Amino acid sequence: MALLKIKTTPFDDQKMGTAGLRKRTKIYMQENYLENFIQTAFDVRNEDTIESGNSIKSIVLGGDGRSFCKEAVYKSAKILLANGVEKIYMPKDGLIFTPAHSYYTIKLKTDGGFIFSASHNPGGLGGDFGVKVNSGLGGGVLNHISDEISKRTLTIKEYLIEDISDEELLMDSRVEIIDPISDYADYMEELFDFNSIRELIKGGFNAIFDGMNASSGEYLKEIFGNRLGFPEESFQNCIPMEDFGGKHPEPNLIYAKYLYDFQMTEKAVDFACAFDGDGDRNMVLGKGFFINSSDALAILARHIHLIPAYKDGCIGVARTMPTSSACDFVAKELNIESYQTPTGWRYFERLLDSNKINICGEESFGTSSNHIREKDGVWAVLSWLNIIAKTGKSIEELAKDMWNTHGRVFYSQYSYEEIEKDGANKLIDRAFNFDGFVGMKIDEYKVVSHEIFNYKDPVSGEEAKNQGVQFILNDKDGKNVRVFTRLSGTGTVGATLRMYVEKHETDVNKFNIFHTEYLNEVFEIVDRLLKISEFTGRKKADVYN
Ligand code: G16
Repeated sequence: MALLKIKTTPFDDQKMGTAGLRKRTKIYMQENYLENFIQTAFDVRNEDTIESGNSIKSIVLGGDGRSFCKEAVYKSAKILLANGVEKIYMPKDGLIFTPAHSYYTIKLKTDGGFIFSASHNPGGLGGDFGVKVNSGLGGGVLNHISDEISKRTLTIKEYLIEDISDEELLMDSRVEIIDPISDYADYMEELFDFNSIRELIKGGFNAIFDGMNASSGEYLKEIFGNRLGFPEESFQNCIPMEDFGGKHPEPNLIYAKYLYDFQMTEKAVDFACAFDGDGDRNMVLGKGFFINSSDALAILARHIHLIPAYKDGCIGVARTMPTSSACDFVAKELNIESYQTPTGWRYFERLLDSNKINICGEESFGTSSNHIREKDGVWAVLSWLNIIAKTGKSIEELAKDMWNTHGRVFYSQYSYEEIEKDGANKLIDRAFNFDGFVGMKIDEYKVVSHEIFNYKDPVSGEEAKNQGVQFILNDKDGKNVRVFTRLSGTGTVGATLRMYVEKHETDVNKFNIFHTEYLNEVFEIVDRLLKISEFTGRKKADVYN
């Protein structure tokens, strides 16, 4: 078998972001672009593994099925084999959703893997592609590894690849073909009480599962259809497509607005949900009711003891700093710790590994538990269904129970997408460094604190500095408004500015106001505080959740 050493030259734009390296698909398709990145990531991870007395022997490969995914899986397999990897686990069509990737990594005790996905970014040849680099623990690699990978992409000179056809690759004894859908469905059956959900369905409970034409479609049909018994009409957009049928596979109030709108009609079902490109994010909707993922996290933590695999309850919860503080109230109620991490799922991993928490989540429609080391849309939906089946309460009733106990944390995440980098950088630079914020008055609001968020992992000690800026403002009634801002690390064009605001409300008469309406005045104040329109040239955000 010929092993080729291919000379290459570095690309200067392979700096990893929030979750791997995301670029336009056509950039990834350039000669040697993917190859350089895979070789570099392998080298860095392998050297790190050798330092701890081993080397990388087994790898899980697969992705969300977007354009270039299968090609990338096969090409990467050949590179990894040429570099001495002894076992590659991959699906034949290259299609695996992110939660199943993490599951295999842990179950088969592999040394990690690569996920070929740009997650919620649009796909197709005109869209985005991405590679997530995962460790043997089942989630994204730590910062010092991704920083080193980014650095080393600038000096790569050659990569190794086996000169074999795709057919030969599939027959190679070092390659094992996996069947993620049925294995993953089996795992879910171990965690949840499927019988109680079956009873719920028998009682007439109806639902919509929307795969947004991405990787979760077949899992949804298998788990919720074949195994649980939801009828065929419950499934929409469940055929995975390379370009997601033109959809932006980001389940939120903008890109899945059609689902939200449907749930506001008389035809609404009891429960509707949608999933992103690689199946790790989820949005759930009740009949005429939207719930943000910060509240979703808090409610799941509050009731998780009703699910067989978590019968001892929530032992600790974690949220990212931009996520609302709703789960902090629940943590107090349960007398457990609530941790705040930077954006990026990998920050939850050490907390999960060390049993400080078993439930975690974030504002960008991601929730999960210690069953894997990624967020998991199917797990979240099964958790909801299991809790609904056990309590006999709807999403809305569960939410209102929580609000009536703790007050409602009105929250919104809003984003200005693909804005000029220059303006975005100036805005962020001012937000971090201007020292005249505290004491500033805007109408009846007063800034009382301005802080840069630096993080130290309580387990590994690893530090992550400058992860965003937080402002606390006092309004006319003396209530606090929390504002957090940062630049996204998952966009591929220009810059995406993220703003997050929250205000805690205890007046039950206000609980039914739509969150963006409730926060409207605050949005305006924040715009003036951070000079958003001035720096971005935009009057309004592109996405409000
Ligand atoms: C990744 C991270 C999440 C983060 C999201 C958006 O998710 O794992 O923690 O919230 O990106 O990040 P940003 O605000 O930097 O764009 P995914 O689903 O895109 O892999």
